[in-house]
Amino acid sequence: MSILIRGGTVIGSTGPYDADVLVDGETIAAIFAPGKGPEGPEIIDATGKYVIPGAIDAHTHMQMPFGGTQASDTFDTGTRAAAIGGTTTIIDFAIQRYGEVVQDGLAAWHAKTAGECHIDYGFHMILGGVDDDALKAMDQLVTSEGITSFKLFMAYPGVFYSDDGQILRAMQKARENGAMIMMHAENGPAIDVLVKQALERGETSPLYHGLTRPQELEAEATSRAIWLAAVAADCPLYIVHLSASKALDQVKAARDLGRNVFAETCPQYLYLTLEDQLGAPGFEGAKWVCSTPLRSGKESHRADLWQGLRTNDLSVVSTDHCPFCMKDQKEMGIGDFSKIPNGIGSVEHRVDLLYQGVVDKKLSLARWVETIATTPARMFGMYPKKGVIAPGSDADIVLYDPNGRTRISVETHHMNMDYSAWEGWEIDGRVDTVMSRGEVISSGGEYTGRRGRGKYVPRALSEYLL
Ligand code: DUC
Ligand code: ZN
Ligand code: ZN
Repeated sequence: MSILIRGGTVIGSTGPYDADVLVDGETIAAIFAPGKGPEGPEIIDATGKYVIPGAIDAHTHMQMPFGGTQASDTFDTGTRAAAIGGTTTIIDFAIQRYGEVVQDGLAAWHAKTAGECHIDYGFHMILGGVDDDALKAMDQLVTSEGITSFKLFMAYPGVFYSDDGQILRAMQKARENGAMIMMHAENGPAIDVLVKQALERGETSPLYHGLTRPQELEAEATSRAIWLAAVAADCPLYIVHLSASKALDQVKAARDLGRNVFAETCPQYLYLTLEDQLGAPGFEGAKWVCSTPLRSGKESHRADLWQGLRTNDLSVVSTDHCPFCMKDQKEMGIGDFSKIPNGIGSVEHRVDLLYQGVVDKKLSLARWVETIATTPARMFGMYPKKGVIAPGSDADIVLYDPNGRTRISVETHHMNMDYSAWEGWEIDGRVDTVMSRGEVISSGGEYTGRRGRGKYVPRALSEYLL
């Protein structure tokens, strides 16, 4: 079936232009000058709307077992919420824990997703135990499974933590096979000391989650990861959920040297603060316990991160969507912040939250689309199938209404969370229509997609590597 999206303004990486987009089946067939498209196809009127590629969230944790519980969105609920918010592809993290076979971890994630997802999805692989077998498995995943990125943790000793020797070995392997190493860059052993000391002093509230993870320990780990990657012959390195100015300085310095170093940030670090959210009265701050933590609003973190997005020192905005309910989940940490499961859920809101950056004149329209769709596709080997409005690409298309308005609330969101980290936020724009591989799955607030229609996307190597 053919559909002509008529009268809209396409946002490409060179900027906005008026055009009509012809969709045939699951892909984009052609782009026409306004009014020059064929007669015959079904028409979607996009007058006054932006036509953007379906957004890609390159960092989610649906139903992830973590912190003694499990992230509250399943692949069903989480991908449906993502779709409604304009995200048409996620890359979730499959997990190998210490002592487990990597391929078994991957098979478990394929089993969790089979028949569940509303939108397309790929996987990164978390390596919780780097050993000879895991290193061999990295090659197999790259060559045969479409998994070309591996996450390591410098934090969470005893859970996902890798020591520097393990990190170096994985980086050397990645340099050989072209994969990307994604790094959770926080100095976990040092954080554990600060956490123990705080609890001994009776400092138990959620605010101390942030105060025991100071930005210096993110900057130190970021710098160490960058230099370990240099020793591994400039292995491709992507710092996840970068939250703070000093860590950003490390990334900038590496990029100024021409290194294969990239970073993402997340909406929570662009807007929320240690004082206002983590420091909320009583146990409220638990809603915003995530790692890396929210940073002080008295320092320049948020302004620096917005600038980093403009200058491409930060290439991508992902959510690190890892939701937990307050009831029974976050509440596990009443009286001990270290027992609060770490994570925030925003998969439904990233497109809107970043559009607010356009309204606030912090990002251009083109950069908005780059950071939420095009660069994630190129960074993680899905381009030009995903991330661009171009002939031959999947017809993953969002019509965005700049004259619409979005009010975020637990009353109206679709994520499986009993609170919203963005309660009461108002955005000057609105996701109007969402198309995934040629099928309209959400329009005017009505969801018409279905569970199980999403397909696994095997990924190629990153485009950005030299
Ligand atoms: N950080 C979080 O906040 N949640 C999931 C894992 C992580 O690194
Ligand atoms: Zn992480
Ligand atoms: Zn994460």
